[in-house]
Amino acid sequence: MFSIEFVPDMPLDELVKYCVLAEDNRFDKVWITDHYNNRNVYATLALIARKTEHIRLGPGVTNAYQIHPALTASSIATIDEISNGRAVFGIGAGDRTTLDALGIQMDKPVTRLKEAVEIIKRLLSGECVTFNGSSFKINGAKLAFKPSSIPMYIGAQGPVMLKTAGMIGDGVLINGSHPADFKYAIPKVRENSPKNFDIVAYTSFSVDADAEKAKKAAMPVVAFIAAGTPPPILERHDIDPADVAPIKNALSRGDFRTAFGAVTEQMINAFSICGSPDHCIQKIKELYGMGITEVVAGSPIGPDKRMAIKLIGEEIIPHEN
Ligand code: F42
Repeated sequence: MFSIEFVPDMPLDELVKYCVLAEDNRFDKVWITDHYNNRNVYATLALIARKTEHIRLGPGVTNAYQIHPALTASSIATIDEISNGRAVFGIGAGDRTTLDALGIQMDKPVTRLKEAVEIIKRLLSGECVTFNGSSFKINGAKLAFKPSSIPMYIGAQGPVMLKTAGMIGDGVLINGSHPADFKYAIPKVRENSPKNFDIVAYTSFSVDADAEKAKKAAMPVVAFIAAGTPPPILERHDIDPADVAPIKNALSRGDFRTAFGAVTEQMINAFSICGSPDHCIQKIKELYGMGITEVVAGSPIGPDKRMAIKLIGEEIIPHEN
């Protein structure tokens, strides 16, 4: 399966046009990222639901710190109703930098996520919920309407979160592009997961007929990923932290030209799937061979998003398997 991610950092009329194009090109799902500083994820999903007919859609991913799970349950159930049962749901620990900016401490992310997922599942099933957890206490809450069955995906990278995802979700969204990351993650997820559990590669993606153009478009995204990657994961990809330090420094000064210019070929290879359609097909097939069930093409998608969506639809999706 092949899906797409959009960051609602552009006017929504523009974003919705990309989603309609993705639907026309037979993408399976559209995932919308959730950060307080962008357009609101559920308002965005509502608009996409109104303008599309088949593509499945959901937050990729929301978190259990910014919004109470009961409100999250009612929000995704509303999207499910508007879209005639096309909603999918993604939730993760939350982005530490974003939560810091709001003064929210990321205490016990796994515990909080587990409790939130249980509450959301029970509310979505129509249950009247009483819950006495360490993060949430609920006294007889019930939704006044009932959605269809909504699949739950957990965003995870850490070892405990990966194992937890296998236990509590219907699928896992793993931010990763390189086989080494999935070699690490898949056995952890599989420890507790049912057989039909979805393992999704949520990757920075850039495709163009001109491979150099595709790479150039990926460099800004790769710079941010490399700067935020902890040393043990840099080691996994044989990337010297000393090569990442100038990127971090330049980004913190707002000197994007220097930061993006310091991105190496090795970083591009580790943190994105990027190049010509043939090259992307080869990389995707390798991931499917390892047990991945879905690829999500995330930012930048390509130097020209419209062209990249069409290229994926015409040249990659038909050759996925
Ligand atoms: N974050 C966003 O804010 N918005 C997005 O749109 C978004 C999209 C997205 C898509 C895919 C994806 O995989 C991640 C995405 N994220 C997004 C990031 C996501 O929100 C998380 O930040 C990211 O997945 C990193 O999470 P992680 O799996 O690395 O988990 C972190 C928090 C972690 O520390 N994990 C540890 C681990 O080993 O897994 C937890 C260790 C542990 O067990 N802790 C105990 C507990 O209860 O949490 C407490 C231990 C103690 O006693 O203190």
